Amino acid sequence: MNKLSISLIGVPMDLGQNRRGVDMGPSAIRYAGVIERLEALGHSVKDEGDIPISHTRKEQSPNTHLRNLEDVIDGNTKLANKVHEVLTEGHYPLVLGGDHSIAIGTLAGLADRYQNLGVIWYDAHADLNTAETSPSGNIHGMPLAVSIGLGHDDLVNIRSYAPKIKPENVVIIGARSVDPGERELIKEKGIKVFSMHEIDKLGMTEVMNQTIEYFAERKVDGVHLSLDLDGIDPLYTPGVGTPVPGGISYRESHLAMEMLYSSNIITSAEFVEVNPILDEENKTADVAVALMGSLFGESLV
Ligand code: NNH
Ligand code: MN
Ligand code: MN
Ligand code: MN
Repeated sequence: MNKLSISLIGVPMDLGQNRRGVDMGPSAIRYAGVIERLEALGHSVKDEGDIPISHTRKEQSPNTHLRNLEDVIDGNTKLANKVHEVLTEGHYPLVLGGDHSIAIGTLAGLADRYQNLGVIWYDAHADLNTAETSPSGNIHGMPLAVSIGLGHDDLVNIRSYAPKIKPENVVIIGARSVDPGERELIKEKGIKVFSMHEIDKLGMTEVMNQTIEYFAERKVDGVHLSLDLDGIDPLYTPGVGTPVPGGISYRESHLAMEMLYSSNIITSAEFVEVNPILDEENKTADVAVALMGSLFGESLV
């Protein structure tokens, strides 16, 4: 594949959920050697630094069931503008989280540059909650809903347009913890899901072939990979806030990334939910960087 000009954007966001430490994810991933790993593959990497996240500490939107709403909007607006800027300069955005609420900003920055963007949501969860269906009030459980236009107006309208993506352009891979309201939405919107059941039954090769084929049929003009490290089994990635057993294996995940590399369809990516405080010796950041290696062209022989 061609050598890329990658812009690395850190987002030390921990306000989309209630466990501290995930704001240190970007540092942990840099420490695990992301820049060296990608440069060794011939890509050029520019570290854009971290998006400043404000913690105003005052009670925010008390009647909304949306934890830290104002600060999450603020951080995501800054991220969206940064993603848009690096795209305009012709760079490949690689976003490091931070909790998954940052996908709201990433997609807001991406989607006005694409007419028909596809999204792979690699996650144990569907992240399709709204304030009405959320069991937690945590915005990291809502970014996919927000991006298809459902949720609080100020989240949905970051960069002043909505929706960011079409539900039929989304493929969820690895789901195994889906809330009742999310199930309804998946049915109602016809969102494509390869849950752990399908991964077990079909195997990862077939899941990825079908995913790649699905985007070709949809005639997408780009595909964003939003990879939540909790999609992988907590055996391999224990440093996440909401681990769910029975996840995608280490090798299945590499295979998925290798197939995405070969398909040449991915045009931006983000790796989220790495929490070094909950981790064992930076294991989860190491897996994130290893998977980036496969996604960006490492081969086994
Ligand atoms: N579905 C739950 C919620 O809305 C958990 C979401 N947690 C995640 N999502 N880590 O990827 O709160
Ligand atoms: Mn530049
Ligand atoms: Mn998620
Ligand atoms: Mn998750």
